[in-house]
Amino acid sequence: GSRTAPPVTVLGVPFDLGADRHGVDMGPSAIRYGGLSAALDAAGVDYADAGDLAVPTLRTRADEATDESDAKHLDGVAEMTETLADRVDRALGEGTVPLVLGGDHSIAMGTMRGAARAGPLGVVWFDAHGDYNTPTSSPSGNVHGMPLAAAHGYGDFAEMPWATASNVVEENTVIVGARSLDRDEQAVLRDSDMSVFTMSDIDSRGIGPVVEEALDIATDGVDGVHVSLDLDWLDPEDAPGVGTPVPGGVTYREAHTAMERVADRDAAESALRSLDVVEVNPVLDTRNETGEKAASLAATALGKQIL
Ligand code: B3U
Ligand code: MN
Ligand code: MN
Repeated sequence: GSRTAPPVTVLGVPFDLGADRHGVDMGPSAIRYGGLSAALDAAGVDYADAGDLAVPTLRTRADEATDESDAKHLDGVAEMTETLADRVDRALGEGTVPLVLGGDHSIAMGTMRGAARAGPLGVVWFDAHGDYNTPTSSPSGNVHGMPLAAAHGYGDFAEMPWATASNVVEENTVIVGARSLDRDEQAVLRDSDMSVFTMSDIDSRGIGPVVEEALDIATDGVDGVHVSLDLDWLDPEDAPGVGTPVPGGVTYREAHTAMERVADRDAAESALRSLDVVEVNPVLDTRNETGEKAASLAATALGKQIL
């Protein structure tokens, strides 16, 4: 189908405090340098690049004491979340779909918080990880392993209203391709109203049917969906430039099929409210391969079918 949806606002968020590792702050540059504008043009997407947001990074915060919490750099995450939520809100108010380039996955807290202001929101989370830790349960203290729990106001996040996106509906939240879940995450996800499709679901049913069902669940009864694409969803063979690679991921081709289904659903139902593409770390990459793939996948999700 062809996309009749609104134009796209590209927002770069060069943020790395959620991953506590240098390099992912250069993700927006790597994705742009990897051919984002050409890919969007080729896909027939009407877009404007609004540049990068001013957010704190390890370079500006490295020698400052972090807060007392078990989660690292929560003050910096809060500042980023507020800035990004307001900017996403503005992009939506201008009648555009925000394409948010990370940065580590904690930036999704800002995207979801902004996008959820426009009304109840479903979420499809393409990721090797569940990103459902809390400051108490996290094995690493890194907030990029927590953004979904934060959006839902789960656990410790119930006391952090700045972190939550109260219109994100748990029943409409779907994780696709998870293959590295911490023990507490497994228990929480099993008992929750969220849906989780594992790699084994993808292997046995095929990527197309799994993504179709994920979109059915995410869009049921709400009028918009946020799609979050963590590049570590892909197999490290295909996407080596990520901070926490996990073997056994989807191929680049399967990822494209998934993004095509997102685009088709959007063409049919105007389903897509916002998209983020995260965790590209050019310092760890091979000749910007992961940046190029991120650019291409984003354009596919937002674009028109070629035939
Ligand atoms: N679950 C682990 C690892 C992790 C989560 N997200 C990423 N890595 N990118 C954690 O630290 O929470
Ligand atoms: Mn993630
Ligand atoms: Mn991940």
